[in-house]
Amino acid sequence: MECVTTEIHGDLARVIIDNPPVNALGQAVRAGLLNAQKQISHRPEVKAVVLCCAGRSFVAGADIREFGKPPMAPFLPDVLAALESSPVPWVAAIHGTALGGGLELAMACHGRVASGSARMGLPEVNLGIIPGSGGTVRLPRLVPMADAIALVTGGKPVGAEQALASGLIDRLAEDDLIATAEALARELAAQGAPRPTLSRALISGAGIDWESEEAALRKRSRGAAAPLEALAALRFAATAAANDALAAERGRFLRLSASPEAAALRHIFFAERAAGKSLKSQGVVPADLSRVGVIGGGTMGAGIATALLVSGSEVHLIERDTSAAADAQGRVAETLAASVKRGAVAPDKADAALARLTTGDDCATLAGCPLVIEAVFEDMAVKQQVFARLDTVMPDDAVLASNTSYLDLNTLAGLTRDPSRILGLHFFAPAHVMKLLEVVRGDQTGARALATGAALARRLGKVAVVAGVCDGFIGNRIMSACRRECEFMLEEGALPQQIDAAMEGFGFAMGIFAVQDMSGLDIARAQRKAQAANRLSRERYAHIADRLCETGRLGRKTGKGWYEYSTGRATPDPEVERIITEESVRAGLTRRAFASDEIMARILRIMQAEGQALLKEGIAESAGDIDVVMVTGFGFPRHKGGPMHMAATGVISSTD
Ligand code: 3H9
Repeated sequence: MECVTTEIHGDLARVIIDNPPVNALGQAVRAGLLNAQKQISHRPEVKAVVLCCAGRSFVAGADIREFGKPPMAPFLPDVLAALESSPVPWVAAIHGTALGGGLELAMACHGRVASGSARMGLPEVNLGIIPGSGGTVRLPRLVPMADAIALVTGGKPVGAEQALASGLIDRLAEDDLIATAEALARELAAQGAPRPTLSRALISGAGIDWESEEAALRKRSRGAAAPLEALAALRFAATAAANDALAAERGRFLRLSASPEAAALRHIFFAERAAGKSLKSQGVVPADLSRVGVIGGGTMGAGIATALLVSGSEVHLIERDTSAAADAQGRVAETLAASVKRGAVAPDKADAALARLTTGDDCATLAGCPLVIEAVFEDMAVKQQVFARLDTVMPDDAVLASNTSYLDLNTLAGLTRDPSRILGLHFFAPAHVMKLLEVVRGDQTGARALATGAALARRLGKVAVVAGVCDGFIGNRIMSACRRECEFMLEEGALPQQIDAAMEGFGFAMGIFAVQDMSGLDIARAQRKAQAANRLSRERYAHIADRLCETGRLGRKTGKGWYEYSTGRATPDPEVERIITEESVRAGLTRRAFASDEIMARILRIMQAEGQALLKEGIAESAGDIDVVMVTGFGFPRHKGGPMHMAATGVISSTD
């Protein structure tokens, strides 16, 4: 099957790319485009060309699977140069997404038309590279430099209306995309020889303060190189001749393509897409998600309800009494209002979402919900009560999920009539924002329940990672090992602020102690208490966190934790240092200095060791899944690819 075909309709040619799933610009497509251009040049009756795509999208970019392998001719810059210098105009008809090389292809055409729902962007920095086929050179010839900087360094796509306003596209297609593109193609043909984008003047970059752009971007990028390289490419393109800028851009692109950062980001790209695939089984139909029950309207339950409502589901939320139900409704309304304020949800969408929420205080009213998610207090007895009730009131085909973060799902499921319909859905707070969803597979969880977990993640725009049953599943188990190791380092001589600084320097959004202060030290304490019975007396145990809790230092909510917050900011506290030093003495350790490298090496080593254990025990299905959990759920820097990727590639080895 040809992946590029040409149809001649009178004086117009239509070139159609058909390369599922996303029309990526693999070698065959590049060759096909060049061939189409040649064919058309032998058809004097053709006055203009419309370039469009089959399937759900325009071109979503270069074929990422070809990256890191020897390049194969024809190269995209040469293909685009051939189209751009065509004697007849080419008009790109964009639907779905035009991303990366796909948008570069559209920009090399002489005109661009998009359907209203189309999205366009240059997401290369998300893959550790910069546009490699003229993106940084053609874009500032179509849109103002400030818009070009946002698109190229931020990597986020824009919608069709914004694209039209900035000049990225020429026309929005009201209904018929191809007819609109054909009309523009005819108009351009009537104007004589088409004008290549590269021959256009740059739209003024005056007023751009490149130095402060760079300083702000450096801070945002947290150690990733590609965004800064993208800015540097634009800065060069702002003054250089187009051909020099093209050559410089290509040089940067090729150099970055071979970088560890690009390899790490490609790894995460494919790991995210591979995650959760095992949840789907052929022929298994997931539960209908248009109406979902949620039990418990605390922070987590309200966040889960919000995510569901925004996705279009009706939600029936149950609390213990009508007053608690009213509070929960208020919490959801507040969460939605905050999402509107952040710009994450449009005001009318938020109103419609809230209108889909009903509340009650009796589980029997959940009977019409094909899926129920329990998010009550993290206590086995409380959860058992909830499941016992659900077992009696829910129809046999309802799927029942628990949002437990470390309780034994098998025990819960074992108390019900049909454990095959029970699964864990471990959301991360705030549940309407965080992209990670651990789908916990109990020993008896059945195919339909698992497929429902996958369908739910898809509907909510989350990444589903499968986890087996253990204390903390994948993410919390690794983080609790990491926390233990960090507390050992405190006993040996490090201070919380040094460990946090090392983690931030590595690229984490926040250090582990600052995070604990945010979420509350009592959570980990409850977990330590629950584990106490199984702890061996000779096992090393740091008492520092327990001592902080005993003195009421539970984190930000009590004004003090690992830091103190009287100024509103995390400030190191001599009281904490005193407790740490006393604990060093108790452990018989002589305090010594720690360098950031050693701190990070120990953190990585413990994450990798715990990850290996999770794989060995069959809790995690793949090393890629573990990396996805750490990157999407725990702030591990995406551009480093996750702890398991680092171990596999040896990019940063531990100190021994
Ligand atoms: C680039 O263009 C560089 C140029 O500047 C220079 C060149 C010289 N290649 O995400 P989905 C696969 S860099 C290969 O689940 P969605 C994906 O793996 C590129 N494969 O669907 C999955 O496969 P599978 C710049 C790709 O509807 C399937 O398609 N472009 C590519 O949720 C479906 O993907 C980007 O960074 C690709 N480019 O989202 C865009 N893209 O079924 C990256 C997807 O086997 N792609 N696949 O698991 C995306 O952002 C999303 O895939 C998209 C669709 C929004 C398009």
